[in-house]
Amino acid sequence: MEQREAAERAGHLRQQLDQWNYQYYVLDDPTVPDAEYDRGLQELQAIEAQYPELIDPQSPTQRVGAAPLAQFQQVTHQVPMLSLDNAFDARDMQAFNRRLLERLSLPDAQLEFACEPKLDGIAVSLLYRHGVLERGATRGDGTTGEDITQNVRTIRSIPLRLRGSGFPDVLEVRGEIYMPRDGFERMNRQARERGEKPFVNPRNAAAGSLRQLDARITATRPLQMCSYSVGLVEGGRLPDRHSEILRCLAQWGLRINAESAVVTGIDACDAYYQSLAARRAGLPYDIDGIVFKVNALDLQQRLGFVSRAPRWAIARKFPAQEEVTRLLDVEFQVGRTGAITPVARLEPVFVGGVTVSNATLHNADEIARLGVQIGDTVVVRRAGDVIPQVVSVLVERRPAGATAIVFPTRCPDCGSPVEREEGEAVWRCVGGLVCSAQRKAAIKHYASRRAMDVEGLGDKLVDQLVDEGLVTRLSGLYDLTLTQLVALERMGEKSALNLIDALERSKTTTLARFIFALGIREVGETTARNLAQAFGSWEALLAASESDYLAVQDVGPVVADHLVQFFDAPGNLEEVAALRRAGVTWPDIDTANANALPLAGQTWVVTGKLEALSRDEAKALLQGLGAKVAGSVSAKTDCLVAGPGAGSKLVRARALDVTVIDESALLEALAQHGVTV
Ligand code: JCF
Repeated sequence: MEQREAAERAGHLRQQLDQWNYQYYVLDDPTVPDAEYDRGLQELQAIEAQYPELIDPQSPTQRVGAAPLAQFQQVTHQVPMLSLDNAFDARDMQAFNRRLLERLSLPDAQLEFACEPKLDGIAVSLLYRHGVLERGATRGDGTTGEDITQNVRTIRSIPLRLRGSGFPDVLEVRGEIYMPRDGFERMNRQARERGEKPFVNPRNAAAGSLRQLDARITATRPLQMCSYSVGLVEGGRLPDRHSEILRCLAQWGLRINAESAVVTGIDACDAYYQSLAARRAGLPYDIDGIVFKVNALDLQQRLGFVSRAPRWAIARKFPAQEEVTRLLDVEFQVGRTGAITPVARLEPVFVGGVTVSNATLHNADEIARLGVQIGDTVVVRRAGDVIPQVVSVLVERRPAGATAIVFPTRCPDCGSPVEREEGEAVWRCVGGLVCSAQRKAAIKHYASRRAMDVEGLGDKLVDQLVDEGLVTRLSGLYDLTLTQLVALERMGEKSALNLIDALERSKTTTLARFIFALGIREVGETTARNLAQAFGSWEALLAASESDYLAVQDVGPVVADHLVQFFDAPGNLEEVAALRRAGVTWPDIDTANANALPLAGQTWVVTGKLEALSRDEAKALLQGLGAKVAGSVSAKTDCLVAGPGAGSKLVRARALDVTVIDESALLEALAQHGVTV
């Protein structure tokens, strides 16, 4: 390629890649497969390698991280970066409102507030000059921070160049850099598997990732940026309401929080707080409160500041996600696959909105790394739907009588030896189905709601059935008699009848549920569904080779290996045969005609509260008809099912002109395709 042609092609590729990047990282709405993006990036890299003079510092190839620094330079924030006052309850919020109204001499006003979740990350400043990212800095003490330009340039949701037009010549954007929970969990899982030190929480992980002198390390970390205000502005004007400024930032390609809203009056602030508190555990990131700001900038100006916080804003905090308590004892639980998990018994403590008395210690390596002993004072963390964990030890508070935690060398349930595979952190009981703990766990999993859904067969009852010797294998469930059940402690005739009935009903299932119910290692619901879709029948799944498994979506070498091992063990196939003899059955899937399903090729989203069926049931039924069910609304969504309480998804669907239907319309649509609820 000649240089002129190469320059033209590079320009085109950059524009294309910037657009895809923006859709993926800022709008959370990918438009092309990753492979397509990678091809474009590789082509651009090749051109830049051939013609280094064509390299542009704003090129999407320049996000891999620059050479390590010796140290960070200090920067001075011309407009100080403020902190926020805190409120801890509704009374503090009422007091905040009274102070505002009094200062403004507007005794009866209902002020407009801009509200948004307060992300638990690192506050940063991004300086754009003529739309080009010039400098990124930490907040530091509010006046002096550190220059982390090289690091912020690796974060894909931070534009290297602003989009559109109309931005001021100098624009300082402020926001929070954070690590979403899934990225944090993934990083920590990998760290634990490698025997490395995990991060204590997403905030520390974000801070540690940003503080790297080697930006190539930062580039590998799943960091996100969310903008919440502006600092220095020169050579241009911004709107006179905070919410409008955020809208401008979004237009210029910056990420803003999807939950941000404007409400009127302090009572509406309370409603906003309550609704986010209810959804806190389900958000993809940690938040420690809600920020409320007086929306009108002229009022902000009149209110001014006290020391280092604005009078016009407040952060109402949520209950802490980390608390201090005492480790009373450690028990060792045996899981479905024999994995032995140390579980901390704690002095009960209120954390993340619930009382916690147990937390996981993960494995022997983690106990060693934490250096924790029984009697220690520990920090417990509970965030989102993740099980509570012990994240650190306050060694200086160790009492005299503290004792070491001894990891068992034999299974606490069946006494079989425990073994650890090379390179694995987990010790496992080798007892297999000899081990009643493993049997119990396998049966609990089989009966669980998302597997065979045997209603009324709870954990306690499974323990009882196995302890009494009534059930020794999965298929044994279907041999249970009314007489046996009624003879159990705490079991009435009505419940026994209901259980027999539920067991009978569970026999009619789907191939995907059945595969999931078997509890094959690493085969979760999604993998089970993909396997069922790909092979269509049990026989085809069984006849497949390792390379056939590898061809299935989401199946990697580890899962393929577990599948082969599962099918190679004769006991497993015998068990499946016994289950089928007992009457377990499912319709095979016509894989050749999978595309002929009525909703094939369509993407649906379900949100809000449904009455006749749960959201999970609605999703499963839609998937059964061939639809893809997504978690967020995009321009490619075909239909949003919105029940009462629908929030940002509904707003987004309306904005994108996506079809929105309610539950009764969903039921009608399902009925049209022969599905009645
Ligand atoms: O999300 C946050 N952590 C956050 C911090 C959001 C905001 O709107 C903030 C903030 C710190 C200061 N606003 C100010 C003025």
